[in-house]
Amino acid sequence: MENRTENLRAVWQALLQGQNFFIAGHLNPDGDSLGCTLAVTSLLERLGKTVYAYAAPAIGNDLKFLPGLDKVHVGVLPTNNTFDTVILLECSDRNRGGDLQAVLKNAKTLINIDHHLVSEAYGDVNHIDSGASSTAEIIFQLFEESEDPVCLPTPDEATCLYTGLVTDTGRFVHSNTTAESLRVASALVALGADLATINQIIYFTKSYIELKLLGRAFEKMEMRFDNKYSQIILTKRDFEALGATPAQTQGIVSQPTMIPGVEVSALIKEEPDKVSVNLRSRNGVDVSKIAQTFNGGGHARASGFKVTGQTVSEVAESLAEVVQNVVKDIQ
Ligand SMILES: [Mn+2]
Repeated sequence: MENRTENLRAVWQALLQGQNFFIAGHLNPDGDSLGCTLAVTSLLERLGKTVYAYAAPAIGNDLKFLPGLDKVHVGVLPTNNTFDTVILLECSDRNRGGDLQAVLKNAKTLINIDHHLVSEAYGDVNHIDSGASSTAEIIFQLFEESEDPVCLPTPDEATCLYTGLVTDTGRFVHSNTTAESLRVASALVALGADLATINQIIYFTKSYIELKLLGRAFEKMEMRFDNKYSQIILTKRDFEALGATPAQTQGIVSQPTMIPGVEVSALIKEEPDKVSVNLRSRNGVDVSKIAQTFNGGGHARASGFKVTGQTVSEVAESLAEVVQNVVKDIQ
């Protein structure tokens, strides 16, 4: 990115000038959003700044190991808005962080750091690098830019940033993984990122119920349209039988995309008040376009939507119709 150095220097200038900071990531915090919030909070505190770190609820169990999480106000907004500097991470618009109007209104300087393509330059200082795999990759470059070795990540900060990097790249598998992502990962490991804990908690921990639910999902997997479409329907009865909740289905929808020939994978869940659908594709199908048909959205390879007022089989059939049209001409 052309202006990277210039932008990072402008961010540094704002960080050094500020004294009383508010920092937040986006709603439904993921590893990148939360990891970066924690790493930047820790850096600012080491520089003698006052920081109010905020995260929207709820924090997933797989992120509760992140060092410094006890300092984050989860779902608790400040009562006194005297911040001179607000940092929004991973927020493609100023409302992505939640109800922060009171905080934003009084801030002298708003810093916006993001890696999403659609990000608006709504800050006083903006650094939007859509070529970066993750905000963690950008934050590491920011730490490096200071040239003061004191500002390099501590082992705990490295653990937080590595978590952002590894989750946003799907363990360095998604197409956003670049040589730079791997260079940053290597540097974070050298600085003491706790790989053993990150790998074990994020990638090798599932509850008994989650594994049973995965088993049930595999049993219910159906192949349609010349095996180009995999459909899994989990009903209220499936969840009840296992004592599971629809939130425990993380990772299930991407499993069928391992089958060669599968173009689209759908997980259709009957929730108490709605039917929710997750979509994944293996090759070229842009599943965000399928989701848009149902007023949903997301990325080309991963998207989703929710429907109210229809049964799970009605939703499954209208989805199947759309998918059939998309996959029918694929050889
Ligand atoms: Mn991200």
